Amino acid sequence: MNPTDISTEYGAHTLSEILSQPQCWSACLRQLASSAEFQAAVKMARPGAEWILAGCGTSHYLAQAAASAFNQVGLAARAVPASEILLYPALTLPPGRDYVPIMISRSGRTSEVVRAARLLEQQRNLRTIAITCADGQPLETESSLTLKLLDADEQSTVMTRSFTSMLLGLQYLAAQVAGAKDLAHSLISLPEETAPLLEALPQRVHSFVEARSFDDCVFLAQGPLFGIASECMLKVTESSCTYAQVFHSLEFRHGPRSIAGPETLLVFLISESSYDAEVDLLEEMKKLGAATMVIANEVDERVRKAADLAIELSLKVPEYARPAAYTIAGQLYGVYNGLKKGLNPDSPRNLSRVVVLE
Ligand code: F1P
Repeated sequence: MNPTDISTEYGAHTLSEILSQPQCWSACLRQLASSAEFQAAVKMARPGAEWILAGCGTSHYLAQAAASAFNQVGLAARAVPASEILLYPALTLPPGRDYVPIMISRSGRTSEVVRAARLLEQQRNLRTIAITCADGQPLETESSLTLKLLDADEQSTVMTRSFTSMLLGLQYLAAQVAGAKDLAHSLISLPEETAPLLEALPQRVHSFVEARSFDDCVFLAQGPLFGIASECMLKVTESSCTYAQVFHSLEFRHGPRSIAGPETLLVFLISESSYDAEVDLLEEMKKLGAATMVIANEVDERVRKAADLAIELSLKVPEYARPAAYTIAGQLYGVYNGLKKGLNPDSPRNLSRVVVLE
């Protein structure tokens, strides 16, 4: 099989959507930045207010990754699953403080997200921003303002380019609110810097999947990459019906290491600031006989020796503009692993594109 052959039926949509990401990011950022809604969203910032990012599933992990981008530019922000707002509103958003909620949903129809937006608007009197890839859906009706990235929607059940595109959109919002011009410029150059990566990466991940078999898979990351590792965990679970977990990298020593061995693939998403500490862990786990994959911007000799597969992103943009690019290898691993198991990653078992509750 040619790993980028998108004419094969199984996984064809997911694969073409993964590969379209750099072009999709450029189109989405261009449209978003020039929209009146985006300028209005920037103006929703209030001194002392905490940004609350809420979603379900992939959109929840997107909230985690985006909250970290807000924090990095000095804005108070927190990610919560939309269900927490509904079930524990006072615990999640203690009264007496000010919040700017951002509700995230590709479909704009997920019940928890729509209901949480209604609760925040009607019971807490908070103006909410929605971000979505669909037009005219219930979330738009419930929110004060909607950012639409219509080009990022997918045909596949699972979210790939919608995740990374909405993430870039929210990072761009954080950069504009905080006046972080360097971050804004870096986000604009990310698509062009990521495109060359997609030439060889699919083949490398595909060959690795074909050559090796694992019972399960663990994603490890810290700081700005933890939300990305969480999304990779969900992607592998969804696309390949494989049991996957996520931990903060250094947490892995505190118990989970008991599963390290040749049957469990450990995927390290290593960022620049925590490089040495994470490579120490990688070497330790290799000595225990673990199977290892590393995704890092640059890898040195230590990583090359200890990683069964080392993926180097080689991006020039600074650390905090890179997270979206780290997602791609995890997405590809999920698809190829699913195909190897004879599954169709475009429409995984027991899943629908959106969860609408009665
Ligand atoms: C969120 C989501 C997806 C997931 C699933 C159901 O959808 O949880 O992440 O893959 O199939 O829906 P949305 O609110 O972003 O549309």
